[in-house]
Amino acid sequence: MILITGAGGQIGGVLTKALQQRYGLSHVLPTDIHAGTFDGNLFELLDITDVERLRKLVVKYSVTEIYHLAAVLSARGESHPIPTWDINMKGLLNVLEMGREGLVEKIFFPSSIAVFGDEVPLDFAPQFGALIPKTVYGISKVAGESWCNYYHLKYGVDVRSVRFPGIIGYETLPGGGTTDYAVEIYHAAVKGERFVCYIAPDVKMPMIYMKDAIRAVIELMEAPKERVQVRTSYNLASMSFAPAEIYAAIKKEMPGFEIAYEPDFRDEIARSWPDQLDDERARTDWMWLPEFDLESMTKDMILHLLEQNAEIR
Ligand code: AKB
Repeated sequence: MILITGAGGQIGGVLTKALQQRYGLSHVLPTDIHAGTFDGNLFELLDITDVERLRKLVVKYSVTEIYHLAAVLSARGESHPIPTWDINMKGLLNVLEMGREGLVEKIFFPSSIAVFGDEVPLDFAPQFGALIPKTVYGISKVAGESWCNYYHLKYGVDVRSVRFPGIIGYETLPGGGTTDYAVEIYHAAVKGERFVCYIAPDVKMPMIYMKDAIRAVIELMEAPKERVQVRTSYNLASMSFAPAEIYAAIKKEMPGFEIAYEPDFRDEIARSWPDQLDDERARTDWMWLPEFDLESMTKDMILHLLEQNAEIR
């Protein structure tokens, strides 16, 4: 059985479906702190800071793999630093303990481009380099990566991780992140609304289409153990753009679309993150290769969001 924490979140919702399709409805257990609706009958409420409840579920369902997605993201984390640290760190350590206790065989931990900050070339962030983040979320991801590496070296836990760029998809909405604008902009465009962007027009960030992000997780988790050589977290790259570029790509499809810029504190966070990442190690170790670029993603996003809106009407 595969257990997913944070299954109600932006990645969780899509990953749950993808894993259900791949391994069968009866082999995937979505969990979340809030009740949710998922295909099949399986779902359990789980506050990831509660290790007893986690252990109970792991034993009850004979869980062999955990995809640990529950976390507080970068923008929201800034207004609640200590709870963010507690949830992000305690949650991960509880999951890693399931590996140390020999209850589960494999763990997935999503890290983030938020690990980068000062003293690293932001135009092309290396796989290995200084990790001096500017957000609580980033600090928790840097520490989390080191904990993953520690549990692997010390206890042999098979924990695997990627540093996600901003993820863009039509299926679910993000919440509390700095890269969320790149999803919200498509929703505004298909509704015919003017979009007010909280990031300045020229601030680039690495991004990835949800379809590629999900495939990356599955490919990494299915890779033979000996190919997974980086046990902190792999840089994962796909596309990279600034708000002015995504706006231009959408306007090509929807010529009437309008944008205005009102940068807020999230613009500062975005400026502390890299423009692009060097993901050579992911490409050589487990053959990572993204498929979507800004143009093909934009066409696919608009197509699906228009379909969804037509279904709602
Ligand atoms: C965020 O913006 O906080 C996340 C991330 C890049 O980890 N999407």
